[in-house]
Amino acid sequence: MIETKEAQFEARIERGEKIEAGDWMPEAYRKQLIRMISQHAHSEIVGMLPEGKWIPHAPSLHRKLVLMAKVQDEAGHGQYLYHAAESLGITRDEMTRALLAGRAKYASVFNYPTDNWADVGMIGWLVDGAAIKNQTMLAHCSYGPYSRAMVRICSEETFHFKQGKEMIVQYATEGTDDQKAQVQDSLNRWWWPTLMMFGPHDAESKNTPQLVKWGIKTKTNDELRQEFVDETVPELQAIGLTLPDPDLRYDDESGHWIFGEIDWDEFWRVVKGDGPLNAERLESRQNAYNDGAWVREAAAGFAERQQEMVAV
Ligand code: FAQ
Repeated sequence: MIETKEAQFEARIERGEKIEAGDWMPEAYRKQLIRMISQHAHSEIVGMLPEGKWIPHAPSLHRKLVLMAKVQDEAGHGQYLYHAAESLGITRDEMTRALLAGRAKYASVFNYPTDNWADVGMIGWLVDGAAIKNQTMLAHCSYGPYSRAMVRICSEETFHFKQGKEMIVQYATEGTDDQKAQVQDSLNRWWWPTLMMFGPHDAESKNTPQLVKWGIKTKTNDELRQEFVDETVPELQAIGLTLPDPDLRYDDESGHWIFGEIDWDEFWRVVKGDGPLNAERLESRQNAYNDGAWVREAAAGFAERQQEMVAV
């Protein structure tokens, strides 16, 4: 019996083999990966903006160095991810244009403002913590270039997570009254947008069934969100912080923290472009694209000249 290409592909996924760039793959698999990886790359790049804003205002040289290293890491993550997506046959320019035209998304959480210095620590603890949860899963995904990028990215995100947690624990336990108030205010504003990062409930998640079938996701949005809540709530409470959720309670029977309903209207508004800073974030990326035009032209001219020299 002759197996179809699809059947061979599914069998490879079933056996846990990695699919590599030149391998045959269904068009829908390639498109799903381009969607996810490019959106992930855009998130890393747009994600530099909320924290980058605070680099000139860091309260000490030490904190400034740590923050600069973190923001530079995010740029590197964007580069790895754009490369991984390019291996699927899309160009960097096509991905950037899709972002600027509003056709490609990026993580909703980066459309919220950073209002105080403690937000830098809170983003490290919560946003990087949530990203690590999701990315540790993706490090096992079926597409080789994406899974390998995730291994490197996760180890750097772990540093981001630790620096954020260290800052918040220090301010919450040994800080001045003002620092303690900043930390609580920051948690109040970042808790819900962080939970939204995991995406809609499983029943509303149109992409999950196919992604799970292809071994791209191995856990669902709700499963990852619950793991994050279970790990994070007791740690925040242990340093005297109050979670902004009146429905939050520990359920002895299931061993899980039960939490209140996310404001899904707000989530979809932000995802569709109407969040607090969507317009500002896109304007910033558009300006960077315009400002970089001469670099792209110079690089293209250089490549053309090299080809001419080879031809001679
Ligand atoms: N924001 O069917 P699903 C980071 C969209 S990296 C915006 O459930 P899926 C590092 C979704 O795209 C953070 N849109 O989708 C850092 C889909 O629309 P589409 C980024 C969202 O793919 C830290 C629609 O809703 N990580 O933070 C969001 O199965 C600190 C229906 O949703 C990744 O991108 C959202 N939160 O699950 C940097 C990881 N959620 O595209 C700086 C890779 C959903 O069909 C500082 N991506 N949507 O038009 C994933 O794991 C998945 O794509 C999910 C969404 C989990 C994001």
